[in-house]
Amino acid sequence: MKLYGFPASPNTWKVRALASYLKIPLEFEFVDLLQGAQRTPAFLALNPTGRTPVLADGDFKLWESDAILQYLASKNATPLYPSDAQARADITRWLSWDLAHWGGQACLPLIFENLVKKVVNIGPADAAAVAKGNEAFHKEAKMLDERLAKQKYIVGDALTIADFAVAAPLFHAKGAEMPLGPYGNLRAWFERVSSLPCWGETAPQMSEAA
Ligand SMILES: N[C@@H](CCC(=O)N[C@@H](CS)C(=O)NCC(=O)O)C(=O)O
Repeated sequence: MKLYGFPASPNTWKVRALASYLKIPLEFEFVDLLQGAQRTPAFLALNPTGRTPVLADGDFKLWESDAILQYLASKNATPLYPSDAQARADITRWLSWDLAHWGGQACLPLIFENLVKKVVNIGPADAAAVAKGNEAFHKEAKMLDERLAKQKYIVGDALTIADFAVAAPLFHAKGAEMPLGPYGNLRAWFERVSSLPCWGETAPQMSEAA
């Protein structure tokens, strides 16, 4: 299988980390988002939305990182994605929340405004967008922190693919100025998840870091 991606993006990194954890070999092709490689006809043929990552498994092309996590974890039985219908629905619930709220409204806007804009040199952070991102971050982080006071991982007491999805943007917490300070249980959980060797094995090289 081959993954097209941008290594410093949380969406690419979590897929590579999961593949590494599951010992699934993934050929990797760098898509240089900074040079507009995502808008070339060749890339748009893989993903008409012009975004990374994209997984190619023979003729099957899959985009949307959380869908890729589910696909990789479905290849072979793994406790990270149990086959029981309710356990899967529970994981899907947290992946949906990640996409809509945690990533979509809280972490990714802060990564873009506070980190990407600086690195790519495309002007200052938009104060209103940062304020909105901070507000969303506090709302979701508070809920997660209370949950993680009672259990070890996002879904329960066992690691699942939801932990990969929810943890990934936090690797940029410092650069993106995410207000993690008040949330000790969330920080302790992130320590647990981020210390899995698969993240280090797939970490972006400095030259590629956002
Ligand atoms: N919901 C998508 C988001 C993908 C996404 O926005 N990828 C970014 C990198 S983090 C990208 O490729 N952006 C290029 C662009 O929008 O031009 C996923 O989870 O895969």
